[in-house]
Amino acid sequence: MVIHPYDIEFSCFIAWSLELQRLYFAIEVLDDMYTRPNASDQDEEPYASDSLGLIVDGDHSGGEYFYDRFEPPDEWTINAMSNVPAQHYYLSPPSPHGTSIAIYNDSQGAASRPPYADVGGGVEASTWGSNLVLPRTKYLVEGYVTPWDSLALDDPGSSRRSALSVGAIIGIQIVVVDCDNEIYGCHGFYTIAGAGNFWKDADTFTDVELAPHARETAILSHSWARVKASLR
Ligand SMILES: [Ca+2]
Ligand SMILES: [Ca+2]
Ligand SMILES: [Ca+2]
Repeated sequence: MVIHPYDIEFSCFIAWSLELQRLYFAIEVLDDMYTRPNASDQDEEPYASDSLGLIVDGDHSGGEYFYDRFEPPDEWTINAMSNVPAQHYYLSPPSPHGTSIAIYNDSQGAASRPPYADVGGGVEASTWGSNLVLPRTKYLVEGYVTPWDSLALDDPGSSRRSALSVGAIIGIQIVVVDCDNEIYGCHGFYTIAGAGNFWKDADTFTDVELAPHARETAILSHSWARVKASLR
């Protein structure tokens, strides 16, 4: 998706595995100024620097998956409903601190660690555009997540997975945040599913149908880092 070739350009790749019941993704970004996240960003202020988000509604249920902190419901409702209709993963792109994935409001939780989720990435600096004179930074984040129909953040092992099968439709939202200036902060906040309350409402996500795939696939249980290559 080209937003403005001088400012931000990104491509998203989605794959799935019937055997592993996982969703695999790769997001490639070309950015004129890459502001790497600090180690503390993920816990204290997600989306405060160049960063990505992946939100998955594995059974296409829609519904609100997060509540407005400025109008908080009672604590029981927050605990019962947050990340249940859909799961919001914050992706911290490559930096000296590594590349990481975390459930948005549960950064230390087991649901964003293997065997349920994992991530990796890399940076290729000074990538020149075909018709541009200015260099841009290319960074790539890829990994896998487990879609859940119902997720207990403190106990994913007893939670209910979404059933991934040929022809099933899932809801996907991908977020790309562009911050080019430390003084003025983030000026670009892009989503593949358009406007709407993406941060709390799964009703407007992009529909993705799970297509059949050959048994021979680049995706292996011990190697997820070939998603993009397998889709080219
Ligand atoms: Ca930019
Ligand atoms: Ca759902
Ligand atoms: Ca940027």
